[in-house]
Amino acid sequence: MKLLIATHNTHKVEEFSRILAPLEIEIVTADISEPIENGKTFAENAFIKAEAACKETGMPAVADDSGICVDSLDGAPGVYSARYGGEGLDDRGRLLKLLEDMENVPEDKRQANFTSAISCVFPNGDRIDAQGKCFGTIGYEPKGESGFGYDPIFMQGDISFGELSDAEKDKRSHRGKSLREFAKKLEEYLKDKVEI
Ligand code: ITT
Repeated sequence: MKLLIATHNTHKVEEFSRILAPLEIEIVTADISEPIENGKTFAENAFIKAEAACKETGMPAVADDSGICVDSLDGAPGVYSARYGGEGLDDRGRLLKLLEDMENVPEDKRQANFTSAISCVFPNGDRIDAQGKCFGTIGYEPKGESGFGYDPIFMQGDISFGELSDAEKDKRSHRGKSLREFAKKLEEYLKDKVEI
């Protein structure tokens, strides 16, 4: 089976490919349109992206919607993580904006989590969903060159996600957790299909 990874984020493609590598399916990408992500939750947006890609290509499609939720900012940036601070900013600009917004937040109030919602939609309308979360704190300055997005300011203890190897990030991350749960559900789903 070919499974389309429905994302325009090349870092996500790399993480999907790494984490889903043990599955015996062919993972592909395609030049697909970007649907309007107007869901209120990560899960709604993941479904919007997967369903749009499945309809456009006729292939089973899997999408991730994810972001960083900061306790002291009432869960912001949340589903707006990719647009935090406005359309003009890049990854670096967004993380610097978040650091600025947290300038006066004390050490013991800097808790945050990364959340990833996965949705996979099949041409027959079947659907598989999964979620993953990981917890940490927001640092005071960017640390490390690995990963992407907010990784350099997301801390677990003294180490940022930007300082982790790929394998270590996959072990700890929201996307590692959501994709491993998805992989299990997909294997079950495909097994049932063969048995029918
Ligand atoms: P697609 O919608 O095309 O998949 P996107 O980058 O726009 O790509 P999202 O709408 O899900 O994806 O936005 C997620 C944002 O949250 C992303 O741009 C990052 O800034 C941040 N983010 C998500 N996962 C992350 C991770 O593992 N490490 C660091 N930042 C992450």
